[in-house]
Amino acid sequence: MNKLSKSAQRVQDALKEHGLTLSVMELPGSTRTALEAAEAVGCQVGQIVKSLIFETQETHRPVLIVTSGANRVNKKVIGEIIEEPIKFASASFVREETGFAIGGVAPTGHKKQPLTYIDEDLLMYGEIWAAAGTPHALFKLTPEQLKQITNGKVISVL
Ligand code: 5CA
Repeated sequence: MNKLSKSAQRVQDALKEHGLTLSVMELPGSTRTALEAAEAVGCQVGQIVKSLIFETQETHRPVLIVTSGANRVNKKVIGEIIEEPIKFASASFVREETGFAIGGVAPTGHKKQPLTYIDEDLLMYGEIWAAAGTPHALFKLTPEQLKQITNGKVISVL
């Protein structure tokens, strides 16, 4: 097997640290968007795990919302749960807090542990696919494994 890029290897190592034998795959085509990722592995867009980074507006904490590729996160709903409004993070905030660039943010292996929430809609699938550090890397997992590696709280994001 080919050597993984540095960011993809970081995700592979994080999965191993969680005791999982899941394999990060680096694909020739782009997996930068949920649609491209779904096409690359031949699954429904809803089975793609988007790892979105938000920032709390007052305390500037990172918030990771792990959501189905079919859904758009309602920021107001999340803000009410956290009891502080949130905004979409800038590209530099994403890089600084996670160590990943936008388009490759994985649900695990972040530089700092963010506040984490999981979209309940992901739980209806038998298998799902998440980004693994780069816009060409993915790994397949189950919703149970997603809960394990993120330690996130399951919520409705809509
Ligand atoms: N690799 C794919 C599939 S897993 C992926 O990472 N998709 S994603 O949806 O999780 O990441 C892309 C997301 O980054 C977009 O949905 C968008 O919310 C966010 N994004 C894109 N451009 C910017 C930007 N300039 N600033 C902040 N966020 C951005």
